[in-house]
Amino acid sequence: MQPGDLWRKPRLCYRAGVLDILLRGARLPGAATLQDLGVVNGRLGLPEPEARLTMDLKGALVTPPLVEPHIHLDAVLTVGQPRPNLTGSLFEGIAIWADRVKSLTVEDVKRRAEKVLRWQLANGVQHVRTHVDVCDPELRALRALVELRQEIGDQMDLQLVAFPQQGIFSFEGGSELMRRAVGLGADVVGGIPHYELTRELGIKSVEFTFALAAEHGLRVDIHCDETDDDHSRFVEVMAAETIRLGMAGRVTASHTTAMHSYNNAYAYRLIRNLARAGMHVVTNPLDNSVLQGRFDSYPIRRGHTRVKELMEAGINVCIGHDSVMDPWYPLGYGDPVQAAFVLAHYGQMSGAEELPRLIDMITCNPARALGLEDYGLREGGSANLVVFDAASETDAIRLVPRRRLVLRRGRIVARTEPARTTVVWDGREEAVDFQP
Ligand code: 17E
Ligand code: FE2
Repeated sequence: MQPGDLWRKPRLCYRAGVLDILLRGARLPGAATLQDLGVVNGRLGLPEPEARLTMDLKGALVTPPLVEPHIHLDAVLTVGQPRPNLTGSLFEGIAIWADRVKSLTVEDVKRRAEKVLRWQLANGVQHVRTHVDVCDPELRALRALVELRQEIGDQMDLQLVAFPQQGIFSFEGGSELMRRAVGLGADVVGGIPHYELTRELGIKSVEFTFALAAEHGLRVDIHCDETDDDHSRFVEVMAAETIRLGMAGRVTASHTTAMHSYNNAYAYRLIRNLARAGMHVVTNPLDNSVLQGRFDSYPIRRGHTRVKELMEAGINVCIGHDSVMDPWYPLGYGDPVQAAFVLAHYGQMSGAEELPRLIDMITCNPARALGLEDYGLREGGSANLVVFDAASETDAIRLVPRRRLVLRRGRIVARTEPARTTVVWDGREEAVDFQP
């Protein structure tokens, strides 16, 4: 499923008649020439001469909706509460969050999460998978997000992961909370094996997560090996469970930063097993560029998963945002393109063929990991799309521009007035468009 596939060959019109919207001069991902797109009854059809609204995109990049495969909406906008993260480490972040959880209310979580969902929609994101901490005996965060999922209706799609931030077997009652979370309506089962008290409990936690997911027909998405410790090797257990239970395509390993520190012989074997298992991987360049390597003296490791090697082995790799202004990461406004921009640098993906792939990693790749149906720019498919204020995928990464237009089921759900910048040069004011 490539974003532009079905537009390359013109076919019969999906439905004759007056279009609701005609977008002229769109540049679809990977396409050499510009195309016109028609929208009728909330669906994409081929262009007709007549439309209620015609917009000339003048070669602007048009993609399917951005897909956010990994965020923690329960924690967004809590940076500094109840105290700032002074070491910048993952572990201090987890301790601060445990204190903040004590004062959570359903209203507090809903208000913050909804605010960031609006930011995400403005950035073109229409599908979100959020991890939700389920270690609170009252499950306030999960109850809040279950309510919010219901309230936002069809405006955006929200998947909830039952995420045990403090571990499943590291405190009394953890496994029971996971079961209750599934009963309350979690869509996906999570885990955090590298945070369990022992290696044995880590393995047991992965097995528990898979068993719970298999029992209820749910997907799996585990925070796995998010550490610089090269002895943290739980992704291999995930691969083994995926193969044993026949769950190919339904399992995601998130973070997997320890892979950076594995020896090459071990990484080689592991990556082949992940490919064999049909697992997805989510890398989170924003958080992990600041969280990892905090215990190193120089040289400081990047502490990042092996994106290029995973992709070369045919594994579906996606980019997640992870945090927006929380105990782990104080920056961000929910824009996946910012995360892609950071990965271009931090993952050394600046090659001419690598840059466009970063757009796949925030669109069609996570759409696969989330199991989305009716995704992509297809004739007859839902008219869900994003217009960038940029002419190509590379320019979308270079400029991290605002999204000019976001359509959902053929309706305009976000737009940005084009910015106009001028400089005064030799005493004369002139426009600057940052184009060579
Ligand atoms: N929790 C965790 O374990 N790791 C993270 N990167 C975040 C929350 C953001
Ligand atoms: Fe995370």
